[in-house]
Amino acid sequence: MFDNLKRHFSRNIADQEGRVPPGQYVTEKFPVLHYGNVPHYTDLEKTWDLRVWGELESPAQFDFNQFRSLPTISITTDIHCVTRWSKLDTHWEGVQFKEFLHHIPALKPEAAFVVAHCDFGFTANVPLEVMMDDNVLLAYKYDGQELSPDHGFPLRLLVPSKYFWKSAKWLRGLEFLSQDKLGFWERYGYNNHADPWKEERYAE
Ligand SMILES: Nc1nc2c(c(=O)[nH]1)N[C@H]1C(S)=C(S)[C@@H](COP(=O)(O)O)O[C@H]1N2
Ligand SMILES: [Mo]
Repeated sequence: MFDNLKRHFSRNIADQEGRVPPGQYVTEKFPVLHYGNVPHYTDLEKTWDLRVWGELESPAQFDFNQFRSLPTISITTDIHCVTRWSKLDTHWEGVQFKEFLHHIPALKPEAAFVVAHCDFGFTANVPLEVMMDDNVLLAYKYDGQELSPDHGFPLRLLVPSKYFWKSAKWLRGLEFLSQDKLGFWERYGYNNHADPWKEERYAE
């Protein structure tokens, strides 16, 4: 009871401090949202990989153990879904995208956009400049635990500065491009820029 009250008040303070973008409400839950099926893996070491290709010196790939041996960081951040829920102070651990770039072949100077490719063909596009934010992760732990299958196990992208649809679950590849290319929801009429603070929900 006291905990609930405390949370209630701290959320209101958070609102006042301007942490909740326009048109959003704060939830304590962690809703699950996606199109299509949740992949289940039996033998990650044999069946999972993460590939990078496009505007870089050469394509490359990581198997599960190679990827999991990369250095990680932990962050606390707020996330905002276009369906109007926001969740404050979420804890994530994973490989910082900026750091990840040190472990793959050099990007070509033309590289300016990234498309995240996921199991079952889902894609999400993010400008490279946005990917360079300190809080962009290739994330595999949430709240100290491995991601659940619903939330993207064994790897998801985390781009907290954009509506949450850009945070692609079940990430399997990153494509580097010189030109922007719309992803799955972006083609379905969502706003390519997806800034929750500007309420960039839908395409004009
Ligand atoms: N692979 C994949 N990732 C996805 C989606 C999807 O349909 N497929 N949906 C996006 C949308 S619309 C949202 S709001 C978030 C939801 O993440 P959550 O289920 O962990 O809350 O995942 C995003 N990542
Ligand atoms: Mo969403």
